Amino acid sequence: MGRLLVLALVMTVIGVVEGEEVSYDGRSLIIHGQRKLLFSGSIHYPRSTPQYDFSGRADIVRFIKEIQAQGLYASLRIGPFIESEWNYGGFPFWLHDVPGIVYRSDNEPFKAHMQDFTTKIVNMMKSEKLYASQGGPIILSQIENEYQLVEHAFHEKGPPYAKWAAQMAVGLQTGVPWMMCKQYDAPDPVINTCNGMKCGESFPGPNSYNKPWLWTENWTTRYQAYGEEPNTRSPQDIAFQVALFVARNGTFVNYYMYHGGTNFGRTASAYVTTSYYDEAPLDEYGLIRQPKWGHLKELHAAIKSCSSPILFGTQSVHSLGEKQEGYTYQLKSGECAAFLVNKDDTKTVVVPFQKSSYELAPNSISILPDCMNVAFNTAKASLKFSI
Ligand SMILES: *[C@@H]1O[C@H](CO)[C@@H](O)[C@H](O)[C@H]1NC(C)=O
Ligand SMILES: CC(=O)N[C@H]1CO[C@H](CO)[C@@H](O)[C@@H]1O
Repeated sequence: MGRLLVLALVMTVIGVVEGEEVSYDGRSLIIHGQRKLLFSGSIHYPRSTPQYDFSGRADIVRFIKEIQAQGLYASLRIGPFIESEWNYGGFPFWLHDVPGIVYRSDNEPFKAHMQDFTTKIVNMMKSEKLYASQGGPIILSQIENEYQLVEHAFHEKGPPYAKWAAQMAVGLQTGVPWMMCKQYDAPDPVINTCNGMKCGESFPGPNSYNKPWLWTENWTTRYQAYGEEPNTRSPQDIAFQVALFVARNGTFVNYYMYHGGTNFGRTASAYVTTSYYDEAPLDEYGLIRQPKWGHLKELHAAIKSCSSPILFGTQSVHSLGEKQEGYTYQLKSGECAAFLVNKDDTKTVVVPFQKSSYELAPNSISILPDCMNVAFNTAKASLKFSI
């Protein structure tokens, strides 16, 4: 199908209305009464990309509404640079032809495009009442992504850009908090959050006492590139880090990925395989991968049964040995939850805690929702899941 042909058809319709038409004689087509010499080029529009495409798999409004219908919350990580092993980090390729543009920097053309896109997404969400402030499921949003990793490359153009991004986002008035992952100096009121495999150990915490400890990306495995072996991360290791993060004040953990899916079409970035995070708790096809899925489900249940002390209690940290420590959260009523941590990966140890003693497997955390009985140990993946 030719685009010029389409235009001609459109013009014919207009022409009829205005009493003009496309006709011909023995010499040429005649448009608006004039003979025309035309050149035409074919374009199959489904083979090219429209500038904004929210159709089909990209229908974000439909997806967020489905999240709400399932009784879940959403954390909307807008980017617009998302990395995510997506081709060009999610940017459209035409962006690099904008005169004078420098991505992710204090650069006017880039900032204008970033603001346009972010505003568009926010307005789409607002007009469908999808923010929690409007009764919708979105409780958090993210601007930029792991910017601190590259910030130094932009020299003096980096810090003002990060600051601008935060202010621009906050200015969009969504009624829910914004966060920046891996951006230790995220300006108030934006929350700096942790990404990584070991946020239980590596996260220094939020940059202000009135910000919560949030873990925006917990890498359940690692994406695969062609020629590499699949990366596996054991459920015991994931559970250990999640339990440690919660023991150390964490109150939000997002698994990256929980379900990776497929890189359709040309969306995969260089060398990344078409199956994305197939080793996640839900595999490429959305099927449950055991024992990972089941072990995390039991971990979540154990942590949830500690909710009141974690959310309202006072935290204290006790040394239980050279590589062992206990974290407790205690309410004024006496209600108490404990996490007993053994960081020694070589041996099982017996540690005293309160009026009892506990056996801790190597590299494990025991969760005691009443500070007495062990409800879960991160190193013990239940046999029924392994089968
Ligand atoms: C948890 O938060 C409290 C209050 O902000 C702080 O005193 C404590 O040091 C934090 N715990 C850890 C392990 O950082
Ligand atoms: C190791 C790993 O999986 N890192 C991922 C962290 O999350 C970003 C997306 O925001 C991915 O691009 C990284 O590859």
